Formats: sequence, structure tokens, C-alpha cells
Amino acid sequence: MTAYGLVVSVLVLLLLGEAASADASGRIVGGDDQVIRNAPWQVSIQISARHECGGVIYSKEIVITAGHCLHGKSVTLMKVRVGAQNHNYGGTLVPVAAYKVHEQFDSTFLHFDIAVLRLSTLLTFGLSTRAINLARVSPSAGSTATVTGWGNTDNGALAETLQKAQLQIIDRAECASLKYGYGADFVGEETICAATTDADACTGDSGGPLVANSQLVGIVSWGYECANENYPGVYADVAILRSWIVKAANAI
Ligand code: 4AZ
Repeated sequence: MTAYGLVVSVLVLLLLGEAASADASGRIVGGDDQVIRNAPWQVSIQISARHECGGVIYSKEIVITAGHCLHGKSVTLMKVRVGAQNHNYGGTLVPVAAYKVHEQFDSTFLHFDIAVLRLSTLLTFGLSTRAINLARVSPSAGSTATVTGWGNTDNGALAETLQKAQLQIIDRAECASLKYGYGADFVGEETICAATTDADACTGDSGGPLVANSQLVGIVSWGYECANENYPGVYADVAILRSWIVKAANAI
């Protein structure tokens, strides 16, 4: 090998090493592309014309998202992109008429991190746009669920195309136990956790769906870092919050 060849090889190795280490802090960390037709309830919540959070279609006029995505923000700046493969183009962009964040939402600990919003026009459902049913029972520990979103990828930027990752459910008590880094104060009574090796939700996935057996079981809420094995992703538990969602959807 020439000296030049050696320099190029070392550079390539360094770049590969960089990519491999970046992978550990990853994207809908370690996800795969997801076509919107396979997650037609997924929406992008836009604030000031930028993707802010994920969201989930509940009905032709109501979208569910995380409380921290909307809390304290002006409804006039909000739009929802539905039926789109990409967060920044395609599908239909619909203005928001009103929203409601859970009365017990706690912005310090992100407890009761749930909100509903009402669209200014009714959606037309189709192959890429439809509602999902809310789970009535919390998913059991060890069961599988899928999270989707346009949140940060390995390179720290939003995903261009929708991503998905398959996770295992960790029940609340175990998630709050010494097995992980959070402790009971941080893991709220109305949450459930989910994780797997090398895949996780990340910044920008909040508000989006965690789905099992074609039902909405969780809303992406928060986590310390992304795909850190000591810190599972924390989700609002939809079965626990179901009655609030149904009531709030009727009230706004
Ligand atoms: C966020 O900031 C966020 N690893 C969402 C989920 C996770 C971390 C951060 C879970 O939106």
C-alpha cells in the first residue's frame, strides 16, 4: 500500500468509527423506514411551519399529542400535516382550531404529558390518513410495540422519511426500580416504558404513537438521551388516560 493509500484507509476507518459511535446515540434510534400507509394515524405537529412533534389521529377532527408539545403555545402558529411520508412536505397541512392539555400536566416532571387538539377542517380518511383505536388495557411487560416518528436520527437531525422501531414494554414499577436510572419520582403513575437494544424514540418523536395489536397503547413523552440502556423511553399510558382523552375530545 502506498503512503497515500494508507492515509485514505485511515481516514475511511476514522469516518466509519465515527458513524458507528454516532449510531449508539442514534435515531428513532436504530429504526427502519415506515411507509405512511402502514401508520396512517401518524401526523406531524408543526409550530411556526416546522415539525415540532408527532401526533396521532383520533377522529376526523381530533389529534392526540404530548402535553409538552403544545403547552403555553399559540394555537394560531399550529398546523398538522396528515397523510405525509415526510414531515416537511406532502400530505395535507391543516390549521388547528383549539387545544387542551391535561389539567394535571406537570412541565417539570412531564407527568400527565397528554393533549388533544381540534382541527379547523374535517379530515378525509383514506389509505394514508385514518384514526387508530385507543387501548383499553395497558400492554403487558415484555410484549412488543412499535413506535414511529420523524425524530432525530443518528446524525442528530430529523428523519426525512418516517421511521419505526420495535420495542419491548417495561411496566411502570420495573421502569421506576433501581434496575434503571430514573427512580419513582420521574416515572409517573400514568406512564409506561419501552426499550430495546440500539433503538429508541428521540427528540422530535414526542407526541407520536406507540402501537400494539393495531391499538394506540402509548404517546411518546420523554427519556434521558436516546437508546441509553439505563434509561428506557417513557410513554403516556393511553389505557390509563383513555377516559380523559375521550372526555377532552368531546369538550374542545
Ligand atoms: C424528546 O425530547 C424525546 N428516548 C422523546 C423521547 C425520548 C427522548 C427524548 C426517549 O422528544
